[in-house]
Amino acid sequence: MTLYEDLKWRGLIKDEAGENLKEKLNEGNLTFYWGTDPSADSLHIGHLSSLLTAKRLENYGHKPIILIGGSTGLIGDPRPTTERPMISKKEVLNNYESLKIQIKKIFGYDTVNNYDWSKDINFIDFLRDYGKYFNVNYMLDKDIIRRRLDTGITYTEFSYMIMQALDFYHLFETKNCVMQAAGSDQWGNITAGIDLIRKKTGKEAYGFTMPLVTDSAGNKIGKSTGNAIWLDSNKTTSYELYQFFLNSEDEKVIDYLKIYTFLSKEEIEEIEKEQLNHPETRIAQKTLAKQLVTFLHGEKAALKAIEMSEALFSGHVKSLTKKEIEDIFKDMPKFETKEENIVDMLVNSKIASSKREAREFVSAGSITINEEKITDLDKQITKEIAIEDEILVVKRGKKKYFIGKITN
Ligand code: 383
Repeated sequence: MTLYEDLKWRGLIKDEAGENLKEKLNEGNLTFYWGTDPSADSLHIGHLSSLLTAKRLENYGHKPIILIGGSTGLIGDPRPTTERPMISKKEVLNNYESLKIQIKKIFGYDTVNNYDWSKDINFIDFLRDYGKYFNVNYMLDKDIIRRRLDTGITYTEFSYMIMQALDFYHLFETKNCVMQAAGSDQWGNITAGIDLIRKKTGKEAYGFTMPLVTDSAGNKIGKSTGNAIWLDSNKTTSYELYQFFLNSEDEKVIDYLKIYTFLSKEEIEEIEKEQLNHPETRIAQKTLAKQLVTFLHGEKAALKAIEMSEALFSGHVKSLTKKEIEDIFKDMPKFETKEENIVDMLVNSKIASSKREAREFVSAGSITINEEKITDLDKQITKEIAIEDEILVVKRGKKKYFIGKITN
């Protein structure tokens, strides 16, 4: 397969700009760039598909430039809805440093910083050398700007497009960078750069966008769960990352394998077949989750995440450490208890709403503590049955977990 065919097959090309982009991509040997703003101290999975695409292009023989927007991060790319809150310069710098380290660590890329070439452009030169090439009517016609006209947009955010176009022009002139790739929300900014290059040099540049990755309801991936899925393992643990992808929807998981792994077409089709014949094995989800955690956090972390996931699934918790239990059950309800009778403990911890309900649970055999089914209404819950003398993993019914700590 050619690169273009592979990208198309993976669903990684949405909009294309520039004559014969397909041939250019298939020839190899283009210098291209992708950029991100330091608006947080870690990238999240929304950024991942672009960076993996950069790797795919690199593997084919193209040369990536990865840009961190030290200057654009101070301005803020307009969102379609409302103005961004301005981030302090200190925070942008701090985020910049974190992203630089992270991109090097995970992807092996050195980065460039647009602050280096834009910080010294004075306002008058900016208006003369760049502003003059931008017709306001053209800017107003860009999708994101148009969508902001009702609610309003400040001059600061309105100018963002020119800054990003200036970057493309700068990299074109200084590094022979002829292409920009990004998520589809960047289409307006990419074409602004291509137009600027054409007007200032008469030469052609290229670009393409990737569709934003969504779930089956059309929500951006990672956004529906409320908390972002970060690439930094201190912010999203390997276990959480593994679980997130393990829970991918059946309708979407094959798409995700194409976008997020380097498995070949043949390998993915094989998995797809297996998934259709034996959906209960969740082979696609397991492969996806393992591949991703391995790529982002390393193999050891991936194996640990798998072990922890299996513990949650099977209820085998006794061999785990306190720390591992805290990670696995991070989002489950917690309670503290003293050594006491099972019925009192269930009520005090709100696992049961009344003594009567607590007795019903126990009699029906619905309560398990650290793998031991409790059916005796007089059972004393003591440190002897706790993990590391402290932790109680209480299971009510088939799935509901509560994590208790014996405090006395
Ligand atoms: C700044 C200066 C450039 C080129 C790009 C930029 C950043 C760009 C932007 N990107 C997003 C970000 O920083 O705002 N203006 O969070 C996101 N990207 C990637 C991808 C995406 C985009 O970093 O679509 C999702 O992740 O392009 O929203 O000279």
